[in-house]
Amino acid sequence: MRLLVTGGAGFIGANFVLRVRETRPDWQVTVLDAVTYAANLSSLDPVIDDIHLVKGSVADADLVDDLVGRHDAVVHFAADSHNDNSLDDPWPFVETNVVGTYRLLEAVRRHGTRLHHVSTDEVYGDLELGDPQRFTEQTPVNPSSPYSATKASSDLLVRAWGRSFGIEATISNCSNNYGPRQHVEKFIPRQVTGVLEGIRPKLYGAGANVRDWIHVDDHNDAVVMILERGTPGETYLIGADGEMSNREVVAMILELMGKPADWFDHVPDRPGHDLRYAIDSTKLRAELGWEPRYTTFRDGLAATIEWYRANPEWWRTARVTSETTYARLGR
Ligand code: NAD
Ligand code: TDX
Repeated sequence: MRLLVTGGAGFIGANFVLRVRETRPDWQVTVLDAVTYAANLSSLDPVIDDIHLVKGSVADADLVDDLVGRHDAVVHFAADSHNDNSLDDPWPFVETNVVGTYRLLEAVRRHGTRLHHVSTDEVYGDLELGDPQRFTEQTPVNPSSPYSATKASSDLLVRAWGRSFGIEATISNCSNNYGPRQHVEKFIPRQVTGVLEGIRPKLYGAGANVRDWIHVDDHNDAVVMILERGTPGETYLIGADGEMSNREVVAMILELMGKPADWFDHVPDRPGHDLRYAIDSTKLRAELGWEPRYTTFRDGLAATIEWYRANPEWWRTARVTSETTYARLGR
């Protein structure tokens, strides 16, 4: 298998490449990554001699066409991924998430290459707090932010290219990932690295918003399964029954890091902030037999905290930049 991984220097993509090298050592892996602020090439250090790394954009039609033509399958992680940034400057999100996905689809159509498109539960909008409902593959898209609108757009393009042109594509929509190598702009790494530097966690608004947490390795195992055994044209929701409020997550971080329970601050809320995400992953479990391995969030979180504690050189510079942006945004 010659596999092209877009966005393979980002959080989920790099963990995917590391895991695939471990579990599918016979696969030849090429990473296509624009190496934006969100990438960290050192994440790929352990495998850098075993993969091919191409620095470039998924929105570059010629480059994408050439690479797609030389691979059997593509796993498409590349995206601009942070909601707060999409509220500040939406254009890169349209360019990478919509135009970039379009370029890939056209190349895949020309070369008959298998595609797996990685997407998010945020395309479904949000659910009420305390509502027993969860998202399923039948939930209509209803995105709230520029980020989620561009991801929903990319999902719709993939579906249309499947139906109209018969490309061999699957889609997955996963809930919030946590684990090592996540950019410090995101909720959990921001709080953990902050505490390591003596800074109190910052909760948007009241902190009542709920996210459905899944360990990044569980997400990536599902992606490999869908790539190998998923049905083209189908969408699979990925989630590990990990609903928690942001307040609860901060409480656990403080407890695990030996800080008092009230050692956090409330900051102004994110505009349009989605209340709650929750995934029903019955289809993935029933059809492909997927099960999460990280079933105790507390253990996965403790291991993640230890990873950030052990790897300050991985995150220190990025944290300075991202906190400068947050200071400008007032969050
Ligand atoms: P990330 O921001 O950590 O990484 C994105 C990677 O894509 C970076 O390496 C960046 O350099 C690269 N990239 C950006 N623009 C590019 C371009 N034009 N061409 C090539 N590469 C480009 O994101 P992540 O959290 O790893 O998310 C990866 C994918 O998973 C995204 O598609 C995201 O929508 C999806 N997803 C993320 C989560 C989550 O909780 N983080 C949950 C569900 C789905
Ligand atoms: O400092 C913070 N304080 C805070 O309360 C930050 C950075 C976030 N939050 C809140 C906002 C959200 O309710 O924490 C929650 C999680 O925030 P993010 O890490 O920014 O994630 P979210 O907006 O939920 O989106 C994430 O999951 C779905 C990823 O960034 C997306 O790429 C993915 O599609």
